[in-house]
Amino acid sequence: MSIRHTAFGAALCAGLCGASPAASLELVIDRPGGAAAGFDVVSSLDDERFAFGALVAPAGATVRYTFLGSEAGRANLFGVAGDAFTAASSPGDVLAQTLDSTALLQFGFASAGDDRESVVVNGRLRSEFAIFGDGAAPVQTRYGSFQYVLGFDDGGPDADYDDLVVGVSAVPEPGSYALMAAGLGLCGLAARRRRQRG
Ligand SMILES: [Ca+2]
Ligand SMILES: [Ca+2]
Repeated sequence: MSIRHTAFGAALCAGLCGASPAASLELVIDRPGGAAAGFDVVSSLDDERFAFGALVAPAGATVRYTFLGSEAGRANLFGVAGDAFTAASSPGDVLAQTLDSTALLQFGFASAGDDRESVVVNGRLRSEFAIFGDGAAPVQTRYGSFQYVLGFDDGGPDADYDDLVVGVSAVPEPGSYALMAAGLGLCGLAARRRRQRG
């Protein structure tokens, strides 16, 4: 392998090995949110800024939704793919959805209380759930890291967007696995060559 090829391999290797394994979800911002105050369910996000908007998935992506917890007196739920998280769900519970074409993620939050009922759906204007994350750096929580974290507010007195909290990430498409495997193979080859030279 020539020096030029080795340099190309190293550059490709660095790019692939450093790449996030996730297919990327796109955040379409409707309007700025604010800083979360009293975000007890994921305390590391307390004081972090969030946006209002919608999430779009690329064609063929499988999207994983992870229940992170809830702090609410109302019977709230998060519905996706004919299934739901409720206050009875356990942190770490997962629901998944695969989209055939590039589309808005098909999820919604609902709340039922004595005095108020509400439904919010991804993609509806004036959405009322907080979206943490900028699509670049993963959002870290004690239950793992996610591309985005969603926080629903049910209109109760605390207005702190932690009435039902869900982590969202897209998992790699089959093509991404092949690319990653190729990248890892190249990295192994480059490391072996470095060892042989050294
Ligand atoms: Ca709270
Ligand atoms: Ca709350």
